[in-house]
Amino acid sequence: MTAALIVIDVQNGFCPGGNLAVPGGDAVVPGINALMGDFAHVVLTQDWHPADHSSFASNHPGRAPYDAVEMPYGPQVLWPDHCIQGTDDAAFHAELDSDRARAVIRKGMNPAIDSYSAFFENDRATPTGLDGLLRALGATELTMVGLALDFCVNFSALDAARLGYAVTVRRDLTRAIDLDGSRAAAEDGMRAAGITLTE
Ligand code: VGL
Ligand code: ZN
Repeated sequence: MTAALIVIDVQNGFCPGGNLAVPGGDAVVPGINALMGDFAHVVLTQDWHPADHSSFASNHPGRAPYDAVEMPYGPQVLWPDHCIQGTDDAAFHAELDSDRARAVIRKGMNPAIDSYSAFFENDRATPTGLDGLLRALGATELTMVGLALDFCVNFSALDAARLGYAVTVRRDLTRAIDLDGSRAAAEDGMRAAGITLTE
């Protein structure tokens, strides 16, 4: 069994002071660094949007952040502008030990489709390349940590389970946005999909 640690979106934008700050987002960094040495492979993901990204409320006249809209690929929450390519908001948290990562998977680069999952864009079909990388490395067991529990960690874990990986989410090393109960819904959905959620 080869195990990989998938570190989701531990970027300034999702930490206090960031454009889409997750409460306590920075608190996960020391524990994630400490965990890296336990895994054969460490992969980081990075939300990496162009400024004209369709998930930004600013690109939808008359809409506000956190409104829900219907996109050709399904429902989409509109977000504040965040993690724009090359900005400080998109950079990894300065204390994250990013040097230890084998690879960085960037996502959300297509202006027309958001990408919560580390594996597929929100059309659930366009791959990011992560599955091919993990298969080539022989990784079958994935531990997921990072931000945010109810969006990118949730979608990544569900796709990983669907792809046949054994998935554990270290809840203590995640934090949630929690929009209208999205944390509880995500946790229920992950458990129903056979994902192990630690206490
Ligand atoms: C995320 C909302 C928008 C996340 C990314 O990393 O959970 N959430 N973009
Ligand atoms: Zn995003």
